[in-house]
Amino acid sequence: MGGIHPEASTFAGPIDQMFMVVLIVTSVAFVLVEGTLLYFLIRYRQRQGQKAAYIHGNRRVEAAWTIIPGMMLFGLAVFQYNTWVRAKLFLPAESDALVVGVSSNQFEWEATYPGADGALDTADDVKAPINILHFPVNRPVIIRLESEDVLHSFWIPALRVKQDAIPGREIELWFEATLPGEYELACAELCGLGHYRMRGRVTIESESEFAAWLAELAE
Ligand SMILES: [Cu+2]
Repeated sequence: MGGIHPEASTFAGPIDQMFMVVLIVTSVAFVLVEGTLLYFLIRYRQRQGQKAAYIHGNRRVEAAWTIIPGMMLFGLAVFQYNTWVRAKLFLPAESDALVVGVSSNQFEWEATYPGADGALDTADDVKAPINILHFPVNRPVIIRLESEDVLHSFWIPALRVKQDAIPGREIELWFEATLPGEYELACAELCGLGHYRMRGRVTIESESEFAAWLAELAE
């Protein structure tokens, strides 16, 4: 399934599949419900000489329209569970991953990379230029996301990654890119007048290209 965004991470397949299933289920429900509404509007419209009926409700019908959608929602919840757990609950081991700090503010993204010691929050950390992010392909990346002021949302559609940044909290998210290329990072939370400027460029590249980029920054 292609869609408008390339499938550039291990999340892309399962998340697109989940999205499509939810879209189909909700579309069918929408057509059925709105169709019934339209039918009833016409069938029971006001007509000369016809009296309105006084009804107390119908327990069976009410139970049905509560239980059936409830079961459908429960089914969707079960269906998406594995994908949710994989994407959101368990982070890869930090020893296998690249850990990057991303700070957001009105209206910029700023990424901080570990220096030669491989650890973040040490003296040799390397700051990337504003709104520029590079990640290696085929290696898990853990982002430590922070906001310096208001709510922002870290969104890289090609990687199927989206996470709110909340002032006062450090939130970790992860992904593994699978397709080298240049992708867009956007803020998906209306955060002020300059919201539209929070557009970053994400470069997914080979380990050696990534290492060279980082080495050049560290100079
Ligand atoms: Cu923002």
